Amino acid sequence: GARWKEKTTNGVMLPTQFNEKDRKKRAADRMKDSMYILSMFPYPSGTLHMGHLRVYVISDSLNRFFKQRGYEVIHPMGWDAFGLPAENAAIARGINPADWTKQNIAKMKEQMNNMLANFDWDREVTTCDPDYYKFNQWIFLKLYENGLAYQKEAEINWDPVDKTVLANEQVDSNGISWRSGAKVEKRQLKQWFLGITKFAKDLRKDLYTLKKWPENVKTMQRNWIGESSGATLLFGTDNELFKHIQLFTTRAETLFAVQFVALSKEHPIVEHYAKTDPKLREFITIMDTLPDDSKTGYLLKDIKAINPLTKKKVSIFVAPYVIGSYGSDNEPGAAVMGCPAHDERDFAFWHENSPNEPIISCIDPFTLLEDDSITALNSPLPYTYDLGSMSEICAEYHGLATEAARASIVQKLRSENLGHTTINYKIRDWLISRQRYWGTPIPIIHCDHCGPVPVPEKDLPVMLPEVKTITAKGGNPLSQIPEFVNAKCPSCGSDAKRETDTMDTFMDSSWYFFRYLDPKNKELPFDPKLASRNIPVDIYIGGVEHAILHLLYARFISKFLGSIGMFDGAKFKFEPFKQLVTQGMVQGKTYINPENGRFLKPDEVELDTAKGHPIIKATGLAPQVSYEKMSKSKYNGADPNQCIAKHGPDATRAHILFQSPITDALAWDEVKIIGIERWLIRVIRHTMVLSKEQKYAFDYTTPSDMTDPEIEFHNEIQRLLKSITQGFDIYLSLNTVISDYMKFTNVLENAYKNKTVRKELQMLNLQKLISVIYPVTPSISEEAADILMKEQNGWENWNHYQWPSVEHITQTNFKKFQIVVDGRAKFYYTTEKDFFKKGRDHVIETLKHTPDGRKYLSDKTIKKFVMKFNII
Ligand code: ANZ
Ligand code: ZN
Repeated sequence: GARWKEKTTNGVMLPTQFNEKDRKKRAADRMKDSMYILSMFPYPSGTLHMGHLRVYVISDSLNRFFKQRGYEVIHPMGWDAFGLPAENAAIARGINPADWTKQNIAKMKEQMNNMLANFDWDREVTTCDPDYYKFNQWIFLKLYENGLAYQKEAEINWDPVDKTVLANEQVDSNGISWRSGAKVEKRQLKQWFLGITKFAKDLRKDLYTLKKWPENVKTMQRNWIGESSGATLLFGTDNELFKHIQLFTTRAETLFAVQFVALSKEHPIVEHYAKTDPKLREFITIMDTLPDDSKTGYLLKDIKAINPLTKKKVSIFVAPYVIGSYGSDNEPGAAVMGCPAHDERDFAFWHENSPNEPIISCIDPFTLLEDDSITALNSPLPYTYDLGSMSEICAEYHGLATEAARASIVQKLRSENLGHTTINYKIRDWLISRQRYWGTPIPIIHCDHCGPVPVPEKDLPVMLPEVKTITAKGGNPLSQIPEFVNAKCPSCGSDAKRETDTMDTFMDSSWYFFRYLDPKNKELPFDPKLASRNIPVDIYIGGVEHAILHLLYARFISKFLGSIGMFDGAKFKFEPFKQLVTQGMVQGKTYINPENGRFLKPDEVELDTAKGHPIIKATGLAPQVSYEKMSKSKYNGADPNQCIAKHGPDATRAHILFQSPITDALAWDEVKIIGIERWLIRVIRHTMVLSKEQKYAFDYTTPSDMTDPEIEFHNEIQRLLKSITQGFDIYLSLNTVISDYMKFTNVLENAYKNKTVRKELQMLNLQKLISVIYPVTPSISEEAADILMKEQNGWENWNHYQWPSVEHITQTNFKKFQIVVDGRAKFYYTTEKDFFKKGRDHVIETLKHTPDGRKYLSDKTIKKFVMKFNII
C-alpha cells in the first residue's frame, strides 16, 4: 500500500488520517472502523505534569495503534480554559486572564509536541474562546426553554472584608477566607440552577449499560445520585388556607408515633405566618447562622397538622434541620413528620423543644441473636432500626412486622388519596452560578417589567467584556462594568440589566467532546449527523478525580442534547462514553529523615555506592524511602519536560507505560529508565547489523519450508505479536506490551547469534518489530525504518505503519526426543515426529550413527530403551 506520511513540527513522521473523500465514504454509517479516543482536556496552567504525561502517552499510543490497524481515529485535544487560577493570576499580577491563558496554551502545546502526542490540532477547542462559549450559552438557553434552568436562592460564601463571593476552595476548614483572613459569612443569593434531578432516574438506571466502565466509578456515581424509596404523604391542617402538608418518609409505619411536623423556612405556611409574626421573621434570619445540625425550633401557634392515618392533631415547628429542597418534588420548602421515638434528629429536636412531653413509641424492638434467631429487646429510645413488630397502640396493625405494616399503611392511604410510594434521589440540582469574571456569561437580561428574559439566539454570544485587570474587591466583577450590565430588554425594549453571574466551568467540559467533532460550526454547537455517527466516544481516558462530577454533568448534558434531538444515540441511551479508563496516580520518590520526620530535598540525599543505598549527606544515615503523591512540600515532584529533554520522548513514553498497569499507581523512578534506553539502543543496533549483512526484499513472506529452529522462531514471534495486539486492542495492558517488545527483540538477537534461522526470515520479523513499536516509540521506529530504507534497495514501498497480522502457529514435523537407556537420560535427538514408529532396532541402529549415539549406545547391551518426547 501507499505510505501515508506527514511531517510534524518536531520532525517525526506520522501517519495521516484518511483523505476527505475516504472519510465521507466511511462516514455513511456509524463505522465499526472508526475510533474516538479522548483524553480529558487539561486546564492550561502552563506546565504539563506527570499526570498529564501519563494520560496522553496512553491515549497517543492507542491513537497510533488504531491508525496502524486501519481505523479512522479521532484523537482531539483542547483547553479547559476558564476558571479560577487564571482569574487569581490576573488579580495577583495585574494582567489580563486571556493573555495569561493564551501563553500557557502555547507552552503546553509545545510540551505535548515534545512528548510526540499526535493530536488532531485541526479539531482544537478552547473553552474561553467566544466561538466556544457562545454554545455554552446556546445550550443554557435550550435548557431554559425546557424548564431545566431556573433561579432560586442559595447559599454563598461571603467575604465581608473584600466584599466578594468566595468559591468553596477559597474557604479553609475553619471558615476563614484564604484571601483576606476574614471569617466567611453565609449569605443567600438568587442563583441559577440546572435541573439535573429530572434526569436522576436515567442517570442512575443507565449506569448498567456502561459495561466498559470501572465498577468503582459506577458505584461512586450511583451513590452520588442516591436513591431512597419511601412514600409521599399528605397531612391535613386545621387551617382552611392550607389543605395539605406534603412530606416524604421512608418509614410510613411510624405514623403512629408522629408527635410533630417540622417545616423548612421556605415552606408556604412559614412564609404566610412570617408576614404577621416579627419573631418568626427574626427566627428565619437567625436560622442561616445556625449550624446544620441545630435543634432549635419555632412553634407555629395558630396551626396544627392532622395525621392522615390516626387523625390526631400535632404541633408544627419551623426547624433548621429540614432541607428545603429534599423530597418535595421541586415545590418550595419541605416538611418532615417528627417521630421522636424512632429517629435521632426528631428525638433530639423533641428533647429541646418539648422536654416535658412523653415519647410515644409504636414499634416493639427485635434484635438478632448470634444464632440468627430474633428476640424482643428492651431498647432505649430512640429505637431507629426498622426491625421489630408494631406495638399495641397500632390498632389493626398490632403485631405485624414493620415492613409489612409500612406497605399496607401506604396502600390504605393511597386508596384515600393521601399518599403514594415514591423514589427520591439525593442528587441536588446543579448550581451553575459563579460570581466570577473568567467564565461564560449567563445569557439572561433582567427586566423590571418582564422578569428574567433570555437573550435571543441571534444575539449570542454575550461577550465577556475585555478588562485590563480584575480587582478582588467589591463583589461580582461583571457587575462593576456598566457597559456590560446596562442593556435593553429583548422583550419590551426598556432599560434592563444583564445577569452578571458566569457559568460553572463544569458546563464547558460537559460537552466539549461533541464540539471536537465539528469545531468550526458557526450555527450550531455541532452537526447532529456528525455526533450521531461518533458519539459515544470509544475510549475516554482520565483521572479518577473526575469520577463523579465531571462525568455526571457530561452524561446529563449528553442525555439532554439527545432529548432535544441534537444527536441520535438512543441505542446507547444517549450515554457519551462507551469505555472509561481511569489512570492511576503518579507518585514521586519521597525521602524522610528518620530522626525528625522531615521531608528531604533530593540534593540532601546521595547514593552510597559502597552500601548500595541512599544516605543523608549531612548525617550519613539512611533516609526512609516511600512513594507518595507528588507535591511541592514533599520535594518529590518530577518534571516530564526534564525527563524528555534528558532521555528523549520515546524512552520516557515507554518507561511510563512499563512501570505499572495503567490503572494502578505509578511509582516514578527515573533511574529505571536505563533499562528502556538499553532496549531501544539494541533495536537500532540490531537493525543496523542485520541490514548490513545482505540485501533483502521488503515484501518477503514466511517461507513454507521452514526448518525446525525456524518454526520455533516463527511460532515464538507469532505468540508475541498476538499478545502485543491484544494488549492494545482488548486488554489495554500496555506494560506487558513493553515487556513483549523486549522479548521480541531478544528472540531476534538470539536467532542472529545462533545462526539457525535464515537471514530473510530474521529480516521479515525485524520489520514487524519496527512496526509494532511505533505506537509507543514512534521516533525509534521511524529511525529503524529509515536505516532499512537507506541500506536496502527498492524499499520505498514498504509501509512500516501497517500493523502485521498474526500468522498461524506452524506445527513442526520434528520433535525433540530424550533418549533414556536403562533408566538413565542420556541425550537429546531431534528428528521427524514418527521416527520411533520404525521399530526399536531400526531406531537404535540409526542413532548409533550419530555422535551422541556412538558415545552412549555402541558396544553396549541395552536392556531398556525409551524415547521420550514433549519434554520441553
Ligand atoms: C419519618 C421517619 C421516622 C423518618 C423514622 C425516618 C425514621 P433518606 O433515607 O435520606 O431519604 N426527611 C424527609 N424529608 C426531609 C427533608 N426535606 N429534610 C430532612 N429530613 C427529611 O431519609 C428520609 C427520611 O428523612 C424521612 O423519613 C424523613 O424522616 C426525613 F423513624 O419520616 B422519616
Ligand atoms: Zn421587559
